[in-house]
Amino acid sequence: MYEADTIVAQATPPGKGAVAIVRLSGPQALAIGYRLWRPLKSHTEPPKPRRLMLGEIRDPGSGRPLDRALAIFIPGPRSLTGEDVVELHCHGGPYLVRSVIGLALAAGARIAEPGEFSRRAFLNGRLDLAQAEAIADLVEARSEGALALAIGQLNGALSARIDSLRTELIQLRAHLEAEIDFADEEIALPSRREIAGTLEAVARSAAVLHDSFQRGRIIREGVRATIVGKPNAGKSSLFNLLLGSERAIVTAVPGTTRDTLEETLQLGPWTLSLTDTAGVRKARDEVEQLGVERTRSHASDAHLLIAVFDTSRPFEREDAEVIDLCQGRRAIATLNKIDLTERLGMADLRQRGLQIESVRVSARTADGIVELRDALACAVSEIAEKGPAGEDTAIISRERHQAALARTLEALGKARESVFSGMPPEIVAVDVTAATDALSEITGAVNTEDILDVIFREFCIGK
Ligand SMILES: Nc1nc2c(ncn2[C@@H]2O[C@H](COP(=O)(O)OP(=O)(O)OP(=O)(O)O)[C@@H](O)[C@H]2O)c(=O)[nH]1
Ligand SMILES: [Mg+2]
Repeated sequence: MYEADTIVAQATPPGKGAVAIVRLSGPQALAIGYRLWRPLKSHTEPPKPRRLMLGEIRDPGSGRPLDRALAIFIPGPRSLTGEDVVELHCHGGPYLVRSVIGLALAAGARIAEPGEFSRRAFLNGRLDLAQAEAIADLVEARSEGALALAIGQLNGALSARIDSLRTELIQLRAHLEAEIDFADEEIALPSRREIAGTLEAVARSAAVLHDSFQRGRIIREGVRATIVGKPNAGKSSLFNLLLGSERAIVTAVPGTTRDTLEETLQLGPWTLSLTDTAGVRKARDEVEQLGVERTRSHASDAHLLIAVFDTSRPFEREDAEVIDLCQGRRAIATLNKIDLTERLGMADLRQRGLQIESVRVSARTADGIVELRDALACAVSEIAEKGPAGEDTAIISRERHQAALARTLEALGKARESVFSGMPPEIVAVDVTAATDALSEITGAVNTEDILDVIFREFCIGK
């Protein structure tokens, strides 16, 4: 039923613009498109595929004209979705676009679900899953690095890597199957040691990919930095100053910020995902208690802490809690309010166990903010550049990929153990299959046919 449907949706963002594209996909795309839109008289009918043509959109019921619009017909299977696709390039008025979509619905289309064009592209073999995800990443990309990662993935960098690992495992599985089925015959099969060697090599590559997640996630989502400090230290003031906008509420009342606030900031090629938090102290009520819990959870998840201290006040118990939060973490001590008389200096903080770099600033006068930005940029590029790099290294950037690779590695580990402990090939094959299946989840590939292909091609069985 699903595949018989023809879907319609606006492909361009909502709102006013020069052009809006209404896209139809499915078996009835051409029939529906052609009910609403006709070429101007001078053009040939029916419309030629893959060519933009000028025409007119009319209400097929009343004959009322709605717009002059370009249309293009892309027949399946060599189209975006693998199905027949029609695009109507209308003028970009929200009411007009709604009317055109309304006519398409009346003519038998239904509204597309979110992501349904890409889903159809995947089901029809136009894209694999990793590539479909790359399209979403391309749209979401907020930095040069994120864009490069997404386009690389769309062009198949990750898929090619996964496929080459799968191919090796499928080949191995084919050898194991042959060992099971033709144990008595004279076929040159790889030794146990060779099998273990292949398993190890695949596991090494899979581990490199698995470990690239940290870097990939940073490229895609940015370095996570969390501002922590006692109430009233000036966290929200610094947050606003770094963003260049009055995003967070600032007051002289300690405990102003109650929930976490997240915004992104561009630092050179990197994206910084900056979080303002509720001040750390013994909470006075339930709302604040929840806020402080959120502060702690964000702080533990951050790559970088910006620990804010109020230099105009002597050391307090809450400052000690902030020092505790920084232990063993990448953090920058930010001594704020240097426009006021100093009652707390870095020497005091060091004495109390804070061994991190420090910057002196005033969120009120913006003194020291350039130094703070520089320190942040330095820390961010160090964090972001950790891990495997290189032009042709495929990088994963989604938890889904990492989880699949973790399962692959686990299965490969079991397979290796079985080989070493002299288990029969059937047992080894079970884990090799599990590893292949886990890898296949990343690109959405299926595998039984592939194995048969290799068996027949390599061993020429039955010939
Ligand atoms: N003189 C001076 N005052 C500052 C400076 N930074 C912040 N303040 C003031 O300190 C008070 C608290 O500032 P906030 O930015 O709300 O502090 P906070 O750390 O976010 O506080 P909570 O949200 O309550 O945890 C406000 O009155 C600010 O105007 C500074 O550098 N110098
Ligand atoms: Mg605040």
